[in-house]
Amino acid sequence: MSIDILKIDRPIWFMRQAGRHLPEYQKLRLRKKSFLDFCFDFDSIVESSLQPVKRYDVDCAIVFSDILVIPYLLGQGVAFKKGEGPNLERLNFKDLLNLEKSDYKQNDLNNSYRAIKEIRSLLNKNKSLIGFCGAPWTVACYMIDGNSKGGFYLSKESIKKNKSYLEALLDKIADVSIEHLVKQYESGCDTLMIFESWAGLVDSNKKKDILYKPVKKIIYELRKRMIKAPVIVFPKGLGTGIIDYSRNVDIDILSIDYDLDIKWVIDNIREDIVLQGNLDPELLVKGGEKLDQEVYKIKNSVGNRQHIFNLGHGLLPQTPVKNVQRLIELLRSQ
Ligand code: 1CP
Repeated sequence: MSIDILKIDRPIWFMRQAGRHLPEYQKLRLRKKSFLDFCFDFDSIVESSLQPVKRYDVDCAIVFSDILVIPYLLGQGVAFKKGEGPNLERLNFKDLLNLEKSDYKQNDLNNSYRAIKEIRSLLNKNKSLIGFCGAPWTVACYMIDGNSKGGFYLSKESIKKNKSYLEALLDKIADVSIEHLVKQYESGCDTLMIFESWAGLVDSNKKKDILYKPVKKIIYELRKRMIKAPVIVFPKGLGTGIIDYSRNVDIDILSIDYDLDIKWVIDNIREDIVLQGNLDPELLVKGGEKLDQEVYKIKNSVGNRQHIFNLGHGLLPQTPVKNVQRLIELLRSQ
């Protein structure tokens, strides 16, 4: 049996550690023309997921994939243009809501699940393997707006004008995400993570229906199926609203963004919730003394509280490898 992230002493890993900044990833990426082909290719998944572990000896691997494989499974065309980010086909709400389970392109993820088995067998058993999905609202933002260029204007409008359709869509995404997380767990992931990158776009009086309910459903279903893997949730951009979020959603590990003050979080979030984060990824790009100061601040603030060292958002593509190496040395030398 391998261990989950909560059983590792002072774990270190980085959101978006696979892909993006690593030169060995850039080289590997050239083997496939489209990003989705890469995401569905067995060898590419195994190798890219293990690259950060090989290079940095971090305590966790995260499965190489993307949150936008869910719209793809639901039949919505997804394209990634270089330097432009994702572009999704226009969404047909009604067709999508009528889809049956047998219509999902679930088989395209079989390589991903096979790759998880392989990664688990190659990964040291003292390291954790994280499976993930996007939270339904964040995935819906891409499905409705098609891209992130307009600040998800249409998605925000749909909360006001089309709320019942939106909620049906969120429920559909939640159902597919549950199956996806269960499969990742059964294939060998010991820890599961839900990325809610666009939590900050939802008004306070709508959070219960748009943010909490779909994520609660996912976690409830996992527990109902006796999946005890710790669940990490990253609700980005909530500010002090993180307190209400943590009171409503049954989280094991709360990943906190870089806008929050870690001392304030420690004073305000229940002690039974483990914290992850919140180093500003820009500081890791710049390196130097400011980075050291912030790392000391996080470590001192955390004290004896269980904490997973990570960033407050994804590692940036321009992050120098040597800064990541130095950060890890600094953390391990304490
Ligand atoms: O290390 C890893 O985490 C690799 C696996 C991974 C994960 C967990 C990728 C690979 N993407 C994600 C999550 C993801 N994808 C999120 C949630 C986390 C976050 O906020 O960063 C989001 C919002 C996406 C959507 C997405 N996919 C974007 C953002 C677009 C935008 O402007 O809104 C982009 C550019 C992608 C493509 C993508 N996904 C992953 C990679 C390596 C790439 C290629 C380009 C890149 O490196 O950014």
